[in-house]
Amino acid sequence: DEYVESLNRVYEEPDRIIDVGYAQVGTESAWRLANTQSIKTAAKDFGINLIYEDGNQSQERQIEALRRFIEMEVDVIVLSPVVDSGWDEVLEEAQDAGIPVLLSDRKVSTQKDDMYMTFIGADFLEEGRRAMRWLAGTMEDPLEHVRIMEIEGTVGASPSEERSQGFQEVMQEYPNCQIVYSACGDFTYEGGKQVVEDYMASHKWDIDVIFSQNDDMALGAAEALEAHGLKPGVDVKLISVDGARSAFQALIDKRLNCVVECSPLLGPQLMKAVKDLMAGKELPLRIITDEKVYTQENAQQYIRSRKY
Ligand code: GZL
Repeated sequence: DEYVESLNRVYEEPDRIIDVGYAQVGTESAWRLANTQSIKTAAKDFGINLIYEDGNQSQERQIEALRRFIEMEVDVIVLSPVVDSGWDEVLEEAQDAGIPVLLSDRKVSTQKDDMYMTFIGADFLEEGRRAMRWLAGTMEDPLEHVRIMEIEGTVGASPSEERSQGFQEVMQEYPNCQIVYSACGDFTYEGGKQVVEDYMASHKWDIDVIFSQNDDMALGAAEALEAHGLKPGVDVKLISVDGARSAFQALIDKRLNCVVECSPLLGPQLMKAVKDLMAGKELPLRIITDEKVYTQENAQQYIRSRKY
């Protein structure tokens, strides 16, 4: 079929430059900017021609980009899906055109399960579990009453859903830990700030811990707390995910308490997968990035080696 034909095309001209169409989520966070940079740099290093489209956090724009890539008959499509549903039709079109799709960073849920060749990204469930495990580690008594605010990322995105799920899976072991308020901050600084402002507009502050699903929203929340005379990291514990340099600095400044790493540096793994695919190699269906947890105790020793 077309897919084998496209592979043969590469076999016939093995040194032909591979064309990759890449539909990125947007520019919403420090993580995203580092992720884009990693992928663009890796494409250059691997001698791959990357056609980059910024989805501006819109699924419609990403689908339009994928259709342009199909028109252009690129060799491979890489998609970082802003949300995990609604992709069946366009992925079917890519498959009918014989163009393999690789998922980067986030995953999709589709009716059929052979719609993409591999998903390279973090284990968001484990990131959520690590956030709650850190909080549990600070509790003198497992029966302690802890009131938690959750600031969620983009509604319907796999990191948002799964970080929440992982956090609550561990939280069940602590009967008096409770998420008393959860709202969407869309993975942006302003979004995180707005969630805290909205809560304060209708409640007297009674939250012990904020679990923010990324650094940008956590830092926005920290600014809102300070605007109301509360010390983030002291009066209210802040747990975040990603591990951007700004979050490390906030750990050192004691404005954050825990940062669960989610690496954006997927570029090299992604471009190697593209090369392997075009060389006819089998790809593992799942490639997981390895990650750590950072706190006020270890931030200082790591901040210099951080690449984003
Ligand atoms: C995670 C990625 C998330 C980051 C956010 O892989 O999809 O999107 O955690 C980013 O910072 O906006």
